[in-house]
Amino acid sequence: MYGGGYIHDDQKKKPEMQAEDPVLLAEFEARIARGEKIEPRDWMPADYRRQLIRMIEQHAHSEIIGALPEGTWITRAPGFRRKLALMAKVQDEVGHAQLLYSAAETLGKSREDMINDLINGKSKYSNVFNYPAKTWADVAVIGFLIDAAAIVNQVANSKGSYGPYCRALERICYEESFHLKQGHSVFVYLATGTPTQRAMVQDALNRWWQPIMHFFGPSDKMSQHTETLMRWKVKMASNDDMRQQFLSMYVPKIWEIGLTLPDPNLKKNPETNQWEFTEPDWNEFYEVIKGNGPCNAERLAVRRASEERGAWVRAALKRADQHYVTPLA
Ligand code: FAQ
Repeated sequence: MYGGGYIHDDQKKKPEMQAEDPVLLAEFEARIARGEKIEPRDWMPADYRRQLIRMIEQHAHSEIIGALPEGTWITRAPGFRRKLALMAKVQDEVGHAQLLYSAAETLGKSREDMINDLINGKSKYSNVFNYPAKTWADVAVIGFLIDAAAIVNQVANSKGSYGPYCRALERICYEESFHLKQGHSVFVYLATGTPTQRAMVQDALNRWWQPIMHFFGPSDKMSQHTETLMRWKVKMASNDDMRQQFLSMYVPKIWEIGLTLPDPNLKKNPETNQWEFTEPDWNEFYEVIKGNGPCNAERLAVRRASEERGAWVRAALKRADQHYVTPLA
């Protein structure tokens, strides 16, 4: 079945049959309904395990690939303080990937398999990181709005059902809140700066708006997994609900500062209390997540190269591990 993690004895014998065992399934669903956390050694349906691996693994890949667009700005950040803050932020994102890979490993897929699936283009990662960070203002938009979007998603899902994922999300959210402050500080600085700085942040906003709208996933009527994931409390809100929450929290902040958003139809309907907007181009979204976005090839090439460059370190560690003799007490 899966690589390294713990598989319940019942599932080792006959995973498919046991996954459909009505008694075990009913007990499992009752635990979820009571709001209990599911832990790695507990029985779980095979599909719950599969869905969690898919989602946590994609999330981990997003963090590690997500370090790349901003990472390219570390050497060009304007000033020492901005450089320090950005460097710390990028390191945090890679740390989030480590936490998430560990959470996914508890479900039985090895880290090696996950990394291989990433660099071979088999696994997905967030659409947003397949766009270039062209100017310093892109760093502001990523740090402010993409971190904000990630927080909306992760705060909700940290209340979900799978213990290791929820605990990882809680920790990640603390750090993401700091990232948001960092992004907001750069964003406001540019937006209240010279006309050139203001134009630069407006341009970045215009380019990132659609990818950010895509970030929450396809609309609920097109989403494949939402229904199952919400039933099992892996996802605690639907894609559309999270997108609405993000719009309510952040559009006013953008408008307040006098910037505009590239959607003439964006407005909150006072009767429904829902945001209305031009439907984003979903063809572009599907092309990007299939591997055909502006930077997909470049992002994976960087990951592949760093995997190859690090191979000798992993081999040396493995050898050291084999030859290590526990000292006598
Ligand atoms: N990008 O049925 P649904 C961050 C795929 S972390 C790419 O609605 P689901 C931190 C989806 O996988 C960002 N693919 O899917 C940071 C599925 O394809 P599959 C990542 C997407 O799972 C900040 C298909 O479309 N966060 O940013 C996307 O119910 C700044 C159908 O979609 C997470 O991963 C997308 N945006 O809902 C780092 C959070 N949306 O797998 C650096 C955890 C959908 O069947 C700098 N994940 N797809 O082949 C989730 O909450 C969910 O997986 C969703 C998608 C909401 C992303």
